[in-house]
Amino acid sequence: MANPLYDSLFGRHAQAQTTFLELPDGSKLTHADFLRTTARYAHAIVTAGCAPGDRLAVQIEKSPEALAVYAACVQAGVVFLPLNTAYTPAELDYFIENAGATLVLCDPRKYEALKPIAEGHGAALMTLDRAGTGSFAEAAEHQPETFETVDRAADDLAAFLYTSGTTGRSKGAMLSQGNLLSNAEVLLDYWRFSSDDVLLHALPIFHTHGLFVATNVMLLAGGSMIFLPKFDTDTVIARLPYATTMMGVPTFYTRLLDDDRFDRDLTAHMRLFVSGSAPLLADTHRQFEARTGHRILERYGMTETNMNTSNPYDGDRRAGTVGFPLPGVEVKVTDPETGTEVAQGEVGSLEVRGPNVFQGYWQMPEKTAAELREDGFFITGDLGLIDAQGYVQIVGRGKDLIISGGYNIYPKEVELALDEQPGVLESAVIGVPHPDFGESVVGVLVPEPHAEINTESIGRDLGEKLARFKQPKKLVVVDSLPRNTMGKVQKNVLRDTYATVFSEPVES
Ligand code: MLC
Ligand code: AMP
Repeated sequence: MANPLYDSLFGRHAQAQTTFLELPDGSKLTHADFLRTTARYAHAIVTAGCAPGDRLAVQIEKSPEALAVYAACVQAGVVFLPLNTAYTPAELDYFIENAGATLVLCDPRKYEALKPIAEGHGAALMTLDRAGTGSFAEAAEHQPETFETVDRAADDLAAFLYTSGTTGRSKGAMLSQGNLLSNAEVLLDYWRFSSDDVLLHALPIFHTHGLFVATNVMLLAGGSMIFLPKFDTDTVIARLPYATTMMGVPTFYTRLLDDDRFDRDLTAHMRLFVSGSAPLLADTHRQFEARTGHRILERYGMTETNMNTSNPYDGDRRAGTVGFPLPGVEVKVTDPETGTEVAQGEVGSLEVRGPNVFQGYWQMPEKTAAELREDGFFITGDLGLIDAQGYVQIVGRGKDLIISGGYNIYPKEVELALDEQPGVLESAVIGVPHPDFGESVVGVLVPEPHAEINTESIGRDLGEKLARFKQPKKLVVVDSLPRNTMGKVQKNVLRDTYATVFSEPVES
């Protein structure tokens, strides 16, 4: 009788009167309170028709209740599928259908738009808002405050996280209880988390970083989180004195460095700053140390694998590197063509193996086979090397991917949406340096013969189809795209041409 993930992260705190979450209004929630809500939610999930192994898709604002839905899914053995709150109904349609969701939870404001979609795919639809009200909350209100935890094994699925693909179709990465728990255990130890820690949590909770790294580690530690709805520089600076640790994407740290209040005094009490999800510029690492005296600890992970490598807690945290393979995780560098290991220090394709590596893509055996080798190594799509001291460095990406403020954008998906626009013959979408987001999206459009392209109306139309963060921050119209002798679009040429569009002063 066991449910390893529930027992380790949640169940053992059932009686704990210690703080789990500190909210922006100053209120606090204990672990015990949180788990009572969790139990009521687990009953409501079962009453709504979910059986163990079924998928529950969630697109709701960050709140303690949103976390309780996650906990309730784990307790009821239901697969948790969190979705970016920026996704449009058109994007959600695909996830709900592909995952075969039994129940969809959404914000009440999205109910009308999602109703026909959920109905069309045979899923129940209920609402839950940031304040913890909605039809799901009502259904849970009078449910018992204890729930008999459903038995699960380490290889049972706990969550699906969708990750976009180079073909433009998202793939559901299947994560087991063992994947999540093993990684949280390793990180707890490696980064020295304890019940004394207070984590400043300003990340979204629909991705690996905010949910499985930050939240799972804090749950395992039995510590508390200052739980902010989003990253806002003023709020983070105001709350930092009450935290011991913080995790963020590089944009968090560059925004803090842009503020003079962020200095040595403000951060003197902090134990640890962790960065990941996108490259932290070596320059940012150095500026951060000069300003605060802290060396950011950079780590490397991904949706399919949770965390793979980390700079050391005690040793040298090297700028421009992502540190060493975590205990139990193997990293090798291979020739992208042959798959054989390259000589030490040479650049190649990064592959990882370990208990953290996912179970495959939901109902996509051929995509799983293409990326997950039979011997258990996962081909990350990142290019890197391992230096003489064993530090892993990421030097590029083998996959056509843009990472903007920690969000992944697959150019193919945006190109497909652009190609459908009136007057557009073809398009190419590229990522170029951006001072705030690290990288940002430029759409390069070629008009059909004698056609005019109206970039404003294209922008409006994309707003209905694609989440805001995927929409090009700049659209340019050109006569033709640069191609090599094979006819392939030379994106590197385009990236060079538009390299400074976001760093140059905007023309008025
Ligand atoms: C918001 N916008 C973005 C954006 N976030 N555009 C591009 N890239 C982004 N990342 C858009 C909004 O739609 C809006 O557009 C404008 O920018 C401002 O929106 P906002 O609501 O004010 O958001 P903002 O504060 O700017 O958000 C930026 C951010 C946020 C960096 C705080 O994006 C964020 O929290 N990112 C973290 C992502 C993350 O957790 N990644 C982990 C993935 S897991 P407009 O035009 O209306 O102004 C993973 C594995 C691993 O990768 O290793 O961890
Ligand atoms: P996702 O699919 O959202 O999980 O994004 C995973 C990708 O983010 C990885 O494959 C890397 O390309 C990138 N990534 C994560 N952490 C880092 C890091 N510290 N440095 C550089 N890239 C990173």
